[in-house]
Amino acid sequence: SHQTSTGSSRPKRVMVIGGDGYCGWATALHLSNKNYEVAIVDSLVRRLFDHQLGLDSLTPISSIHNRIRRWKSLTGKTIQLHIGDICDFEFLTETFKSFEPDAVVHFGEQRSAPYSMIDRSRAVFTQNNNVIGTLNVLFAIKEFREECHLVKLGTMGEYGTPNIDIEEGYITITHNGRTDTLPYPKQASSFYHLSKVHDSNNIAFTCKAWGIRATDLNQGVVYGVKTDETEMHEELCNRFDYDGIFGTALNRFCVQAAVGHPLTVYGKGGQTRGYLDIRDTIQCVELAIANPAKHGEFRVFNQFTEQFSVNELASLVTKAGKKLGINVQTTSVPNPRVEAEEHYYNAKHTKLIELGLKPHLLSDSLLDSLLNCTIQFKDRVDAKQIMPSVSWRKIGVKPKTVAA
Ligand code: NAD
Ligand code: USQ
Repeated sequence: SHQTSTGSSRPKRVMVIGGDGYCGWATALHLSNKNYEVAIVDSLVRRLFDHQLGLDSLTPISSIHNRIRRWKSLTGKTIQLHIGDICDFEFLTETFKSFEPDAVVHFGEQRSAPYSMIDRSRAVFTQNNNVIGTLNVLFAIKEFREECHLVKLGTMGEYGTPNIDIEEGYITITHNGRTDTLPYPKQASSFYHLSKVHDSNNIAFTCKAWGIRATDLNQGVVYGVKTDETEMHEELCNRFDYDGIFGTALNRFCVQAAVGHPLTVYGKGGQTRGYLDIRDTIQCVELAIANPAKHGEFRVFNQFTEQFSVNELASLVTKAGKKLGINVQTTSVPNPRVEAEEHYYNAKHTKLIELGLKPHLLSDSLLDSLLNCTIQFKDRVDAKQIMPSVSWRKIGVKPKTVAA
């Protein structure tokens, strides 16, 4: 039912920045499958981080060139490829002028909180890469493509864990008898999460000042690996991070269960976050593109489907392991982060549902299939990469070689 044409018969053109990454690759294939005209823009810096830190995806992944060639041979559909850094404005200008996007989906940031807390240079890189990259995208839209809708990946972590309900972007406050609807307070807890706050402020300002149309998708933690399109061929397989720097909670726990490593609950384990299946990431992005923000509108959606604490995730994986005959243990790891470990958490997430999101909730069958997938690749697991190696308290100015 999604309208993929812009009024004329020309298909909608979507630039996917970060289209070689975990969320971006699945999204680029899905949009291409749905007959959007897709261009991937990526600097491949994520693959460089793996080389520099001695990490690797659990699943074997093909080069971006082979991925796109395979997609073309299977479906006849072309995905354009622009390799470059969006912090390089000349490069971004060329891609904008040649592709003329109707929408830009911006996944192209350094997205690991632990990476941003390794040392000063990684903290500076993260904020420079993310904030300047996004600023460049805003300037490119203003200069070359005013109609273009920016769909920007933000994070639920922008809000932190306040002791009141979290709203979707804005909160109405009455103060000394006057009432206003204001941006929801931000309390991010890593240099990475803070980069998203800075992005949100820059985007909100340019919506007001220049009439940019933007949707900030405050996404929760993503889990899962398979989507309809990446399932079509092994060369289309998505990346799956499990290491202590890039791996995220539920994905890590499944790998840990598969190799017989105790589940690494940090601190008390009461840390509660919003989570979603990667199949819902692509659905949400498609819904945002199909229903664009208005000119001058800074629209904010909370993009997750369910809330879990770390302890709840550990017990779900323990139960799923038992069904497969695996005895899963849990260990309490001294928390390498500075965060609340027992707290109130109740975040609204209704706007995407109102647009038509049909959530894939975390079910026994998904956990079974995710566990089976991690078991399939368990010989590729480097057990040394599982324990966390980055401390929020110990970050310093001295360059750190994590592998040392
Ligand atoms: P990822 O690291 O797998 O992918 C990001 C991609 O962007 C990589 O391919 C990388 O090479 C590219 N990139 C980074 N900086 C770039 C630059 N300056 N120019 C061009 N390309 C650049 O990350 P992901 O897990 O797919 O996350 C995508 C987005 O979604 C990020 O913005 C992240 O903050 C957000 N997000 C992710 C999750 C999650 O659980 N994975 C949750 C919430 C939000
Ligand atoms: N945690 C554990 N054990 C682990 C890994 C994590 O207890 O082995 C805990 C963390 O301390 C934290 C929670 O689980 O309290 C989530 O950690 P995470 O690493 O899964 O997620 P996070 O660092 O928040 O980052 C991820 C993505 C990031 C995205 C964010 C969404 O890497 O790009 O922005 O999820 S959110 O959490 O909603 O901010």
